[in-house]
Amino acid sequence: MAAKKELRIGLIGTGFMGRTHSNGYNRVPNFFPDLEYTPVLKVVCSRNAEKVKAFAEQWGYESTETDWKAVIARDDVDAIDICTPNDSHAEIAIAAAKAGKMILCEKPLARTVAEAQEMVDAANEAGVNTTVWYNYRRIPAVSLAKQIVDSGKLGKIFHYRANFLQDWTISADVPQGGTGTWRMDVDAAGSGVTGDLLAHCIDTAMWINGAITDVSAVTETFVKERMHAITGKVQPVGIDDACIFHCHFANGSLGLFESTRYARGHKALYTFEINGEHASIRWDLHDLNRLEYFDHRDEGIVRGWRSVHVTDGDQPYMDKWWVPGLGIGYEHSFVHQVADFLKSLETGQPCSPNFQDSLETQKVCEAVLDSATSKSWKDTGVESFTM
Ligand code: SOE
Repeated sequence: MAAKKELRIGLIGTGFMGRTHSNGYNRVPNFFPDLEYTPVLKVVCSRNAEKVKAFAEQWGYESTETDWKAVIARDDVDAIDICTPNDSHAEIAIAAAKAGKMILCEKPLARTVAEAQEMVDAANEAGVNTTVWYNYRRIPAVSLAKQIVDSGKLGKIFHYRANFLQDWTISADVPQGGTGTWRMDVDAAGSGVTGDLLAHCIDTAMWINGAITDVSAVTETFVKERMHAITGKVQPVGIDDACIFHCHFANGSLGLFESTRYARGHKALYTFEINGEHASIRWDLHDLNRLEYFDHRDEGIVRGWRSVHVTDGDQPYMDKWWVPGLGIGYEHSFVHQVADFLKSLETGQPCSPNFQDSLETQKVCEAVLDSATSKSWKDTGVESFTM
């Protein structure tokens, strides 16, 4: 077998996402042996020297750094993987692009459209490959939903409905800012559920159903003040705890989206449903190997919702795993993203969503927040979304 080409990774950030990405890099060679490229875990970076050493040992990184600029300066790194809080994505990505590094950036791309645009410009100017980890696209049942819609089986699409429900911030004692709770701090995160959770729903929705053209939204911040974990001060909360919006898609369908961190009992309930002229599909993250499908053209006496167990070799990604009937999990979506990024280096095609695609998602998020503040409909400025 020909020697593999190496993609030498410099990972910045060792939180939850640092772990999901590292697992992706580690699993790919076992399950995607035909790829020309293989990831090499060159260096991991975090401010705490002791913790970053332990992370490197646990996940198999060759070395550590405590300053992200040192990672970008290294000649033995080809790609920078950004797993830090949202307020540092732009600075790190722009520096990485200037140094000619490829960039794999955790979602959302940035806090604002302005930041995201600068990142796109820097990446385009440098001509470097990029991708953003909107991982849910790469769950086989979600990829299959796209294939089914693209095949025309649903006919004209009328409705796209999505939810992302959690309940981890109901207590007023949850702080804002700091490790683990930076998502609660508007300066670090940019927004609340809109950028953190609805961004996933918007990415999947536009990938499957095309551009969202205009939006009307309402947001709420249920707990108005929280202690800041770094300053110790009780400060106003600037993020949206909940957001509901409706919208038009360019294809004429209507969208309805809801996200909250106040839905008691729901930990990460991401669901979507699409209703077309002939058929409907729906998906639920808590039962991620299944895609529900209803086809009105079925013979009347057996017509009904089918529950398709997406574990067969002819369904997306599933030929790479076990045998038909055996399911996979959340972590595999990250393995698939690594595999697709490596494949994109072979084919020269972008690994969607790249920075440009994710800028479009950012535009929808910003229009949603603007609409809620101004209590009016807002155009997103997204004209087409074909990735
Ligand atoms: C928030 O709790 C979070 O971890 C998001 O940041 C992730 O993007 C989402 O996939 C799961 O929930």
